[in-house]
Amino acid sequence: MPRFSDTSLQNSKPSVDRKNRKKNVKDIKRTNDPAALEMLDYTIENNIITAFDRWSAQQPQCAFGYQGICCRICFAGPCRIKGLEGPGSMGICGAKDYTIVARNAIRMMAGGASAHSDHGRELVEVLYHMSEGKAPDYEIRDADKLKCVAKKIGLEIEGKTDIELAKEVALAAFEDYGRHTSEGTTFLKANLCEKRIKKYEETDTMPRAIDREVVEVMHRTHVGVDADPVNLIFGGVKCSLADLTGEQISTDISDILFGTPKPVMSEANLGVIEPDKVNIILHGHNPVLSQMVVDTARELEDEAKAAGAAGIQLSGICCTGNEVLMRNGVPIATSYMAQELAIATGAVDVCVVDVQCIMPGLRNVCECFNTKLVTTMAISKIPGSYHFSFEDAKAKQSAEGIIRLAIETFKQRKESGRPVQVPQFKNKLMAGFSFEALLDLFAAINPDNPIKVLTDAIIDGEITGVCALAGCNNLEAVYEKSHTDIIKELAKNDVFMVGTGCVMQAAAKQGLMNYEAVEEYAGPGLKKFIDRLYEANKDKLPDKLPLTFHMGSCVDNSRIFNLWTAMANEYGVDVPKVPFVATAPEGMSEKAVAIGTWVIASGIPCHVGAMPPLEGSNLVWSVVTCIAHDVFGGNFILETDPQVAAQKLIEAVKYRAWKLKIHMKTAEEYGTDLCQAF
Ligand code: NFS
Ligand code: SF4
Repeated sequence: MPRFSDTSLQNSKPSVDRKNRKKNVKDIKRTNDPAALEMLDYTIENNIITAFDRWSAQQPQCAFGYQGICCRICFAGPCRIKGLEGPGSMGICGAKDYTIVARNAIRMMAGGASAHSDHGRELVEVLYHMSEGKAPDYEIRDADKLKCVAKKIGLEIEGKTDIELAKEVALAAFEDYGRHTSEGTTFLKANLCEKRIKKYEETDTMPRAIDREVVEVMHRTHVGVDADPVNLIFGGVKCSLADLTGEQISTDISDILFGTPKPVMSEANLGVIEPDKVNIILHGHNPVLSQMVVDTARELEDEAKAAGAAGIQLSGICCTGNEVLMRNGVPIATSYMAQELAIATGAVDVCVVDVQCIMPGLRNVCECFNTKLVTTMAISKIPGSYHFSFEDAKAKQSAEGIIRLAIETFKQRKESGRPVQVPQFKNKLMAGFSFEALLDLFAAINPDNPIKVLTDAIIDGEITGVCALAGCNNLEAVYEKSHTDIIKELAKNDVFMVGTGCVMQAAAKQGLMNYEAVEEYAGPGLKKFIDRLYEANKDKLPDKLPLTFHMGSCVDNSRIFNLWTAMANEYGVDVPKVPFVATAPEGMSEKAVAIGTWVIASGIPCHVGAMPPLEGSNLVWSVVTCIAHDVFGGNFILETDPQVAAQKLIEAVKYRAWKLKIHMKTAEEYGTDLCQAF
């Protein structure tokens, strides 16, 4: 009986306490990625400063901040919690540890919700402008998805042209940002199962409008407003569900404008950079410009050749990289933490960035190599870089300008004869698994009810359950080692893995996103399941299926949310009963905090492998690791050791599968309805 198989895996404490988390601060080669290791030798030798050096220089990091008990909300502070009793146990205003930790945490959620949702807003604007004829370079590439989204959010689709429908979808999305009534955001409610809607209404966590929930968090955390940690955290949950609304909008509208991803082959790691070509790196998050660069690069290939290049090589970093990989097979150069190392190859001509996860440190590395750093968004500029202002009315023109700058820089690079250092590591990958693409794979086995292929595989014990891999890089862990360790361990235990963001770039770079990895790491059940899917879909797939299924950028966590909702509906239970877990082995950003929070509010246990700043309050700690489970059915598993984390995830998913199976069997045996109260 898995429930009590190992109780040590079920307590809420991390296996190593704070004071014993030792790191060798002198060894800056904190990674298991062979390409990054080679580049680190090179940057150390050539005195090129990167995040790895700066991480070391920042040690030891402030213990107050690390635990979340530093408050800078007003400038009577900064205040720190210095002890358990007396005046020093509170800020000047009397705020206790739990208030400060909770306020800081939910401000992070508001930051994350803003980033995802503003990204979504850009897409809504493009869709709206396109429908008005004011963004001529854009079109509807997936009219089926447009209709599907329109129907889902309750629009009448009969008798309307695609353009009319696009405008209505855009207006409905705009409304989710600024609605003044309180019935809940449309794009969220349309995708939730009934029981979750009820749960959010009962707990007053249903977001009313995205902008409003962000503003409310900023208000309630202002000096002298909300001091109740539980109330604060519920406010944070509401804001994180606003974040999910923004992510759903981003995914849906990206698919409508640029196409819904389908399985595609590509490659990943620094070896994809080709010194004889014009190299352009697409970095950031928003596909509105990067997709335009991809389309335009094909047209300007001859210009590049005329300049003496073998062609134009695009590659991606972070989630812009994921967007163009998923839809166009553009290879991945690297993930967040190694972005400067990609530039240090000296072979990149232009690095074009939009918003989010762009290290300001890139600029210094670019200067060492005459790489042009190009910013494109009005809210995201970096001193010393080139700025090509992006406007959707002239998107193609901007893309052409950027590519021509790259061609010019390529010529200078060749004339200078400067040597380059490109590590010869890359791995084959298969990506492109949108929710629709996954259903399509399942439909080859069960056309009437595709999702049943997955839910049955769990009930039959072929696979243990599903794990979502998500999140960033964080040098608090060894770069990419937590990702790869956890993936291998889950694979061995027959866990089916889907994922997004920088984890999936780690998987791709390190050869864990192809069939060879299935042969090497998958347990017998998982291998059988993946083989079975492949056999049924052989004719339409470019290759055998991978070990880990890449579902896209971080906003595409909405696709994962759609997956577990479909599973819950199929089982006829609420989400907390679905054998599904999630992990962010190297979480770092505010966006990751927002995602993690709506994951647990959905009813899914979520592991985080780099410690978030919560340890300063036992009360807040117990709310997010235990009480959240009682209220929402999901909880954080905060664990810095990847091996222990993998065991905790396996334990959690097995426990859920075991419970579900028993109740399903009972219902079948006695001809009763499936119990809802377990
Ligand atoms: Ni997600 Fe994607 Fe990467 Fe983290 Fe940054 S790129 S949006 S935030 S670091 S996974
Ligand atoms: Fe200090 Fe209170 Fe101001 Fe925070 S809000 S800095 S705890 S006085």
